Amino acid sequence: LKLVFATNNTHKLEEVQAIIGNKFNLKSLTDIGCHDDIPETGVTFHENAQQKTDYLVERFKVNCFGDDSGLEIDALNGEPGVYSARYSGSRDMVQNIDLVLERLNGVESRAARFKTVISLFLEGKQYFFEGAIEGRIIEERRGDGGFGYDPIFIPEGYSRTFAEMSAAEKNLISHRSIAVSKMAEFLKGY
Ligand code: ITT
Repeated sequence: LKLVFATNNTHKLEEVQAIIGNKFNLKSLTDIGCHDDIPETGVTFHENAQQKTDYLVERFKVNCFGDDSGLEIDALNGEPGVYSARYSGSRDMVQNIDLVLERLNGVESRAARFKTVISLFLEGKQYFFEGAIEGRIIEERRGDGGFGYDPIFIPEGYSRTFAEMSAAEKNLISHRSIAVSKMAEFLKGY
């Protein structure tokens, strides 16, 4: 089964491929010759995920899935949320993390969660799969693995950040792996 993953983020592609295994033939946007920056203008993860699959279905008529993920911080009323990739106004994660740490400076309640929503479009039908992992934001960066906000996020029940874990270890518990596993489970029975 050929499935297009609507992403340009190679970290995510690798993570998802590792979770799904070789059973599914995953193609990236580049693989299908799509070099567009698919618009993400929704105000929810669901809307953004569906915009990605709608775009591909309309133009390429392919079976596909797309995800939208982000970090929700309680003390910041759920920010950066759908704006996680560009919280500071740029995609520069040094600036984005600096902004989070600055806004949480002196704030004691640091609960946060990563969320993923996947939109799957398969043979004419739309499906959604969700995943979340609770944790907290620490005061300074630790570790150099992973990507995005990984250096400042410690999942509940752990003492290391996502960036201090191996990819395999993060993949076992991450928001994305929870959502992807649900989709993989669904695809198995398809
Ligand atoms: P695509 O839209 O091309 O898929 P993206 O980088 O925009 O790539 P998302 O919309 O899924 O990816 O995620 C938005 C941002 O949320 C992402 O750029 C990271 O900063 C952050 N993020 C998502 N998943 C993360 C993870 O597992 N670890 C750390 N940060 C993450």
